[in-house]
Amino acid sequence: MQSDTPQRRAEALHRLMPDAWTLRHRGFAPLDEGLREALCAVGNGYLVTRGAAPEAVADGVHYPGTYLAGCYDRTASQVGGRVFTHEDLVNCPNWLPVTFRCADGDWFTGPPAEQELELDLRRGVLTRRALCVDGAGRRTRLVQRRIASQARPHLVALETVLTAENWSGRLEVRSALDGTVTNSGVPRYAGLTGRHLTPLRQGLDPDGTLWLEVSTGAGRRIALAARHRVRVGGRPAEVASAMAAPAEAASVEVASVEVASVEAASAGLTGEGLAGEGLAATTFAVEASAGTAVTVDKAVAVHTSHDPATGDPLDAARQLVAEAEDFDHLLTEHALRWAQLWRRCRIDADFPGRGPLHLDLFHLLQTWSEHSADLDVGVPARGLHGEAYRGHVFWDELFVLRVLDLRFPELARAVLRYRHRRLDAARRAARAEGRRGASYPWQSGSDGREQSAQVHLNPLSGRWLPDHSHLQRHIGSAVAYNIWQHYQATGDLGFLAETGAETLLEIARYWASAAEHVPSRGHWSIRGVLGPDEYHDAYPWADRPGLDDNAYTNVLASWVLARAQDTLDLLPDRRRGELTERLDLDAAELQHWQDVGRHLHVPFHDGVISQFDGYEHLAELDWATYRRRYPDLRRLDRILEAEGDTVNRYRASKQADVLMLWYLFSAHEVRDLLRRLGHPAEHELMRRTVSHYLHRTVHGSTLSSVVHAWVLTRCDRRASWKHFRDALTADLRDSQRGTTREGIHLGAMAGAADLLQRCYTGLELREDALWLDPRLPAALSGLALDLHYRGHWGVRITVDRQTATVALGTDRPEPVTVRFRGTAVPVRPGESRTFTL
Ligand code: IFM
Repeated sequence: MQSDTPQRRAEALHRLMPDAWTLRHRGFAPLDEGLREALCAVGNGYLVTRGAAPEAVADGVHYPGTYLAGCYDRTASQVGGRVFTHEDLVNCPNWLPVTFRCADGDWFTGPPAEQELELDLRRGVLTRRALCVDGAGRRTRLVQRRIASQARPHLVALETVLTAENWSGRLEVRSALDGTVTNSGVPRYAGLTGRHLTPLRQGLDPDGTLWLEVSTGAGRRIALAARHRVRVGGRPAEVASAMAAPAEAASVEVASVEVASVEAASAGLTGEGLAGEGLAATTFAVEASAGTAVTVDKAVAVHTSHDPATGDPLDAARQLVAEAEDFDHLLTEHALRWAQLWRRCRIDADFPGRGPLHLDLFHLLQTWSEHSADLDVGVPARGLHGEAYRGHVFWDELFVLRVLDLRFPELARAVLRYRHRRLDAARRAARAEGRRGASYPWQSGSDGREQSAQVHLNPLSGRWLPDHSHLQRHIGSAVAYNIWQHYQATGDLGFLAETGAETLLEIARYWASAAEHVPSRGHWSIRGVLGPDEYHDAYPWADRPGLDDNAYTNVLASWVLARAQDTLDLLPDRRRGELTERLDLDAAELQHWQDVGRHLHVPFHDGVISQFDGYEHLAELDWATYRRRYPDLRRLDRILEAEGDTVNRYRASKQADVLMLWYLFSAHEVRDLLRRLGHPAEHELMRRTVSHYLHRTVHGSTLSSVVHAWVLTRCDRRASWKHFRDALTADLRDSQRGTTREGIHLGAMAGAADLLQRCYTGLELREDALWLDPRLPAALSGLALDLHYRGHWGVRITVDRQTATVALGTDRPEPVTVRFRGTAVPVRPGESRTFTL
């Protein structure tokens, strides 16, 4: 999508999203294929399948990929003579393959002569309409619809309708389950091990069920079972019967099913005579006649040996697929679930970006759903849509949970439980650092061990460089923040007492033990860390990685230490007693936490908060020259490294760092936090600090736009709106140039929706109240939200330029306290209160 002028942007958006619920791609554009595949992925929280063409194999243009939540495999790779071990989110067997040929023509391998892809966001269906013309000029219309069922998460389905246009004769359709796929979706990782699947067995049952079983290196068995139903001219055709009565327009010969059971990966779906393991295929033949539709309805069940309540995965897959009704039936129940999901996610906003808003929420709901909740998995930063960052979990749930807390609190809890289950791993990591408490890994996968890369490739210089991003210890504070916010949104003391408090206390303990006392300066320091701005990973003059007193890290640590005491105060006496006993936490240690929390160092320079201690010694980049030389500075770190320089020397940031403070907290709260740390923080501090960093930030992460949109609401609503639009359409426009094809940016997608939900309504959840302070940008005339708050399923918030209204359903007896401009007003069940702005 071009982004030159607002007019062009609007036209491009309209082409892609002709209405608020449809994403449409016309024609075939090899360079955009990967992007389209990511945007057109269908999923249900258990798995996601990219929108690749069913006849395609990974060939540099197409990249079929299916990813199962939490299905990681650990392998070793050699880079520059050193061996590194990593976990990858495994590219699981491809269930899509379907192709055809006319008479004795060639198998169709694409691209079609004409094509249109349409993603129906309301119902979660991807439809492909195409015209295929073979070497002999035979024209065949193709319509394919696919879903990943939100009703039955282990079921996916692809319906293919073929209509001969100008020919009649034998039509063969081949369908397969391909377990020979590898992880090869990210060119930068080409030097790393990509093979994770070992074929175990495959076959075709007498009832026509085609099946395949593979195993990951970690021993997880993955089984797929497919059933096919063929209809000619709308009439069911008996597979395996030798000859059916000719239909009106088509004489039907449904062939005996021929099993081309095993073919090598390189042959894809259409190779002849090649044998290998891991690819099960079956071929149907019918007599087609011009104008008569031949339908192949393929349903596939996917199970693994790690699924809850599942014995043998192949048995489970066979059983499930045997029960699978026709595509239309599966679609009906699937669409019903989507309708329910959309009701829970309602954000009514009258602005031209409703399409992208729905697209963003759609991908969130496909990545994280009730079907993920019991799997003990984390929220992968790039969705289940590709292999970027190897499918790892970062701090991005900080942005995702703000939506889940207020829409699907039970799904938010599942994210927090994933962290709690890995508390022991975090404790181990803290001990390995020589500290106490819990140190959460910057990148996490299956078991909570650190998964950050130790080296990364700069494609501009071709050099592999050391990667110090694991020093982003601030992720622990994000986990603590999420626990606290979840409590504020739900009032769920049970959850806080059972799991949340223990995690939060251990994170607080970590900060207290990580801080070093500096008697000469009378404060405490946290050294050797990275802030959210990943560009700076060391002082240019130092020989060790890490920076001291990253302001964001320290203020958050101070906040966590304060919330630890609040959390203890909230707990029922007996539970507080149990926890303090179990954690061996006494009054002296708690006092120490308070001391540290009040004296962590926050550096300042030139009247603004410094990103870290010593920031003022960095040089100013010659921005004008660099902007002239490079139209896109988002990967300034790579540009400078390729020039033999380092971004560490400059006051240049990849993404919001200090400004994160005003993203997570209201101006009032930031003021209190800074005052608690001994800094008189007047109102202008925010304005100055925002201006300082805004001009030195290149937004090399999509998260940056979310944060800037938020922060700028308080001082420049026009600019805020621009950043909001950037965040909202980041993947649609592939704003990070070529990265969306490797996976969506889930944090930005959720964060953009949350800007409408909380930022422009000024909605805050704190001190047991719902605070409102709307700040609508000019482009937005109003907003209406249905929220889940503190056990109330129906809290409706409506905001326009003059008023803000809160209306409460009747499903709970307790009132909700609404705070508006200094007054606290109880809204009772069934009541509606309007506040004049
Ligand atoms: O977590 C982010 C980080 O803040 C910026 N780089 C990408 C990560 C994954 O989205």
